[in-house]
Amino acid sequence: MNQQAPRAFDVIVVGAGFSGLYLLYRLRKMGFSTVVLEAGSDVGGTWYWNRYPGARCDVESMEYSYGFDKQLEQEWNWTERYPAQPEILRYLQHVADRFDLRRDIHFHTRVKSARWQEETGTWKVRTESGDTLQAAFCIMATGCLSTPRLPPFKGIESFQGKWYHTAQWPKEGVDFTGQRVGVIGTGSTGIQAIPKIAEQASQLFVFQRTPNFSIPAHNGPIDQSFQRSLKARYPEHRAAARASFFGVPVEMTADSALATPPEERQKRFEAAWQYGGATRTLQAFADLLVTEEANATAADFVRGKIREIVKDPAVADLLCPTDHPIGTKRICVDTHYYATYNRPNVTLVDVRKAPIVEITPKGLHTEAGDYELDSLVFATGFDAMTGALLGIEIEGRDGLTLQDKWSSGPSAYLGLASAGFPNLFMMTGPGSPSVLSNMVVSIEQHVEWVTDAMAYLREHGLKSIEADAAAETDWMRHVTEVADTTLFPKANSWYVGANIPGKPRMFMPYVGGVGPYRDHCQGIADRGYEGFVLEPDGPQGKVQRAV
Ligand code: FAD
Ligand code: N01
Repeated sequence: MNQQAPRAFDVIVVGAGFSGLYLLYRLRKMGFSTVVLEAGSDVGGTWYWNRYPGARCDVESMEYSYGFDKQLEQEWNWTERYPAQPEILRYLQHVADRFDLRRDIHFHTRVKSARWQEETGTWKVRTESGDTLQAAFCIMATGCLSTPRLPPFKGIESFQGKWYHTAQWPKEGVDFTGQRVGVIGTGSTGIQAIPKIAEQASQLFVFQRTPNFSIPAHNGPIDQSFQRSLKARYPEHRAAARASFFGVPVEMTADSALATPPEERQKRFEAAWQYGGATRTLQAFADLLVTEEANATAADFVRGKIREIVKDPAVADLLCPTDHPIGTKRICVDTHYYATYNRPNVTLVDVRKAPIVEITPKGLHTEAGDYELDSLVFATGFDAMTGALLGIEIEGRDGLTLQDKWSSGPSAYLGLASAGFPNLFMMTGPGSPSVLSNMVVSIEQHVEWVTDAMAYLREHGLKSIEADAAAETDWMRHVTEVADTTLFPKANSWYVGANIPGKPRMFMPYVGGVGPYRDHCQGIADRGYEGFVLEPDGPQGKVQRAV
């Protein structure tokens, strides 16, 4: 870290992914002195860390990109419909360079703690190397899927081959040519990596505990005339994304799957499958995420596709999910995933029936037998939504820690702020649409809302903003109530923390939709930050309660 840099700032931002970069751009423009602290050696966040083969987005590039700067969106040309990780990383590096952001980002800097100092009304932030920085505001742009989870497999230290977690992939890449490779995990990550690894490995063993639904991306180069025409109507397109349910401008339908004749229903699912990606399937009918019978029509359609593609019926059977309604775990989006199981060098191993016992010096031992491996890939996911936040010792008023406050589950007003932690914001936190959306749309909304709130404080001579405890409780009740009107809580997903043993189980993202959430947040700001406590600057001022 640059030792000459001043230690006191208006704002400390933690994380330099999509969220942190836009925060820095906007805060700097508004005249707030800002520093960004980032554990990695460069910008990019998700797209810096997840370099595994096949990594790419599942929201189309023209939508999975910033809309805040007209020139940026006009000058950048995407090459693929769903760009791969290197291209998204290049895009974020371009954003950092274009707006000269790097000079205020401290890389290789992991934040260890953030403590509220009542006497100065500031946050004291300590890094792992022992540096301390101070600021009136602290914004956690630490990511929802940034704390990789490696299950504690017995014997892992004895393995004589090489092992990798997909979210900590070596920068130089890995060549699996001629190797016997094992992959554990068949979520979005595994499903993207498996077909690519299968092309290189001499033998690939996929250790599957639970199958997931996947829909083909039908990825390919972007037609340049399409790109030009969309750019010409970008303002309307972005506005439609902001107002939409998932942050992707797809026309909503009121049609019920159950009320639609089976042939017509099949046609619509087929059209969505042929178009590619998950959104059109999920939005083909209005009741898919609400009633189990309606959902089963979509799930049956996808299971039918799996059976059509995979030649061995026993393997196809094993790949068909039956334990959760389709869409209640994030649907995977793939390129040749199911067809990969027709390759002679790929074996699907059912570790539900015969669980993994241990990792051995030569490979992996399950209750059914031994597998000799040269490399092992863990596509085992993340401590999602709360992992990165709780990985930092965050201490608010009166010694209250976030760890203690959230010990039975996260609680945050609008997913943005938590009572007891003044001037601390989180990007796409629990209680906001976050991971149920096109995240870039949600991130831009959060950045704009939070920075506008800070400008409001400055204009009105206010020194702090803090979620009101009662407003937060009401919001979290609403988050749960809305989730309970859907099928989402029925799945053992990471949305409910089910992938981490002992994690309190609750449905964390807000399922009310990106557009309605945005309007709600705007209304709160328009009403003088309703549900927040705003404290005036200056000596002994009266506390203004906008609750
Ligand atoms: P991140 O990109 O996660 O950045 C957070 C940063 O904070 C990281 O760089 C991390 O190093 C840093 N950090 C965390 N803790 C600390 C600390 N204590 N000290 C210092 N630095 C810290 N979403 C979509 O909408 N569409 C997609 O197609 C999509 N694809 C995805 C593919 C993968 C493989 C993954 C894992 C996620 C994907 N997501 C997708 C979700 C994705 O995380 C978001 O879209 C988005 O990139 C999040 O940006 P962010 O800046 O909020 O967080
Ligand atoms: O993680 P996951 P992910 N023994 O938690 C298995 C985003 N993303 O990295 O289900 C055996 O979904 C586990 O099995 P089970 C996206 O939001 C997007 O794949 O617990 N297996 C599961 O199969 C996504 O949802 C893209 O039985 C074990 C897998 O590991 C999120 O990130 C690409 C195990 C983990 O799946 C997370 O996806 C990548 C054990 N002990 C990621 N422990 C796009 O396409 C875990 N598993 C945009």
